[in-house]
Amino acid sequence: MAITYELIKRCSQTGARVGKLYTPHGVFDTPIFMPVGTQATVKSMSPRELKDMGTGIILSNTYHLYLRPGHQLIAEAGGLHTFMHWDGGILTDSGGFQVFSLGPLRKITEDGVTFRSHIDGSKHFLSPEKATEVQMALGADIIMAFDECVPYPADYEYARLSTARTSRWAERCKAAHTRKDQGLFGIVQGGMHKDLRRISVSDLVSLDFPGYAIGGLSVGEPKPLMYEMLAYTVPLLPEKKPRYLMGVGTPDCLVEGVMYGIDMFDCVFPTRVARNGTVMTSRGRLVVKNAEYARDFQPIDPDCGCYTCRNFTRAYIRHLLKAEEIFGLRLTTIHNLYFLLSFMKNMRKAILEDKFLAFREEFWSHYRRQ
Ligand code: PRF
Ligand code: ZN
Repeated sequence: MAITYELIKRCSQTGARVGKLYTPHGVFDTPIFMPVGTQATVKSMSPRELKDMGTGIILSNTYHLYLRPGHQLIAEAGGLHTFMHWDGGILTDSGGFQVFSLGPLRKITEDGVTFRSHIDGSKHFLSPEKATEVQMALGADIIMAFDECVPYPADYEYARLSTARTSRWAERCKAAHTRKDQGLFGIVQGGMHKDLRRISVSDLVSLDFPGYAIGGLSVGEPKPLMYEMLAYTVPLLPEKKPRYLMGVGTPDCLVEGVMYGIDMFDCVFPTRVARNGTVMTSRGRLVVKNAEYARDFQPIDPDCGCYTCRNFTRAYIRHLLKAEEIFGLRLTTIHNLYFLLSFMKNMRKAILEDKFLAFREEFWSHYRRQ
């Protein structure tokens, strides 16, 4: 199998666990955070910089790469790893989520989804077979089943029909998937309905995927509701397979996700807010663009070991951002990614030492909710 998971250590008090994810492009310690490189680049970062800060695996998007530059072109280049010169792990999302975010530009049937490109308005069709074909051409280590992310809120009947269709689509993805050097993950849906989550898990587990994602969370619901769904859903999943919580990556949700037994996360949050001048610290967010930092000659986070914090001050970074200099957003992006990667490393260490609950309490005692 292309993707295997080894469970190394279970927390004695929570669902948290440490493991190893084996892929054709490396072995990665979990729980892991995957930086997002939607268009075959983690915005403003070179692959070398990503490697140097400890990135193991990144996420890219089928929808964007299919529309531009096209999956055939990337296959001709030798696949996504070669095309973007990244020899670490890559996971591609199936395009389902991005297509469904287009709103009125799309139409769903049993067969698949018809949509218009956000770039030039041209008409396209994605189905389980097509999304799998595109992802096989891109050649990521982990590819995702084509699903519908049930919107929030969704009534029971809508969620039931949508989730059942996602299960049928998962089966079609599996049938279409022929590359032995890739792992295809199933995606659990079910909206905020526990029995639908249970049915979704059982449908997907019967198809025996090498890993399972939890989709349809962090879609606008209150955080306590997301945590309730996680607490219910994660224990239903097979212990010997990796679990991936899609589109979640703020520090508070990472701590809680890890506590419930999630192994993989991705989110545009750290890179997106960095470009707006917001940086993460162990105390919460800091808007380095604000006037109060104009004469602040200390690093973003004195405890951080990243290139930005070792060499530059808040005042300088603020100046670059105000002057709209490209280097400013590179510096904030480097810091935010490094911060989250080391945050994950600290959680893994705490789990290995069986001190995760203490780590979580310490985290919440300092973290300002924002
Ligand atoms: N499905 C897919 N990608 C996703 C999601 C989903 O439900 C989410 C939901 N948070 C983020 N990305 N395919
Ligand atoms: Zn830093």
